[in-house]
Amino acid sequence: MTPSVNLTRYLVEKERGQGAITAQLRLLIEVVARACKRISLAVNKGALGDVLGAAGSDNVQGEAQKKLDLIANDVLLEANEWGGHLAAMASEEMDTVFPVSERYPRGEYLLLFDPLDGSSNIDVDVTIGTIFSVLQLPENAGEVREEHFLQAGARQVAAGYCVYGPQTQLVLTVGQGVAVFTLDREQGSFVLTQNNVQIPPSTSEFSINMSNLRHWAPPVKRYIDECLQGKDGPRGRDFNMRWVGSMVADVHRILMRGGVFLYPWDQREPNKPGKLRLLYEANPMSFLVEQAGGAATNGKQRILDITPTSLHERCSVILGSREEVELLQRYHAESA
Ligand code: P6P
Repeated sequence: MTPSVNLTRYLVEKERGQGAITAQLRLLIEVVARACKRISLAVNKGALGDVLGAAGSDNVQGEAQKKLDLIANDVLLEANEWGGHLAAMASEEMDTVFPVSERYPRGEYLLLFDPLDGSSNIDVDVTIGTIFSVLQLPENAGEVREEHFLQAGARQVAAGYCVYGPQTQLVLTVGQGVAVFTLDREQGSFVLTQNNVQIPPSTSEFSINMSNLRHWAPPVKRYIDECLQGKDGPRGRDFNMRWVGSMVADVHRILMRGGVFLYPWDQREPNKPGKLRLLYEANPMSFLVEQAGGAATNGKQRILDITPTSLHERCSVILGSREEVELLQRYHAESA
């Protein structure tokens, strides 16, 4: 029987073979994976542990925090601060950047994360996940400041998520394709279950919150309307719709079977480019999607080319099967 490849062996071979990653980056990814195992255990406790419900506080986005948001955030901070692989961290749940304590050696990487994405699904037992992104600390940075995190997504050296669903799966890229690891709870390790994930270039499945229809810009309304016309309309085929309300779950489905995910700009708050956060939601997901042969745009430009201006800035997100994303880009260009 072929010995199964676990995350550690996968990373050692990436480091040894193609020199794709450094020893520090290998340690970083293993530490994040271990933290995700602990988060998965807390998530799975549900009502049996003191983990459900509101934390009684709001995050920098003004959103009510769930207890598990804060538990997941603390697990990631504690797991990552002593290893000597990081200079600092940033999180959806923290207003400012979190430099590694001077008690520990400072590493060359910056870690950004949404510790628990899809929090509104926690109390109703629907799939949620942890999203992470890795950047390099700029040369001669000196004291780590927010500006060091404001790098275009194309500069990420690694990105991934852990999805807490029927299985717990870690999905990872270090810039050489996308790999999927499934948590073997008996061994306590992530086992490689899919390598070189490829998103089908075409799809008949879109993912959007339809309740916002009246607020969308014309190109998005046009695209969705044509999907809804089905085989009698210009697309010549019927479409299906899925919306979990948890980006990790929707993006994972798209990586596994194709589809197009949209959380576009809408007129409710015209000055806000979108709901999702660029640095620790859109960028890592866009890196993964592109590495799997898909595409990711804000309607006007490639998401990974956007130069951030603030840590928690938001952006419009359209990503997934390449042909659909390119059609939406064309509709935006024609509308402009
Ligand atoms: P809505 C979760 O809060 C999240 O940030 C994403 O995970 C998800 O795709 C989106 O918001 C859901 O937003 O407006 O449909 O509740």
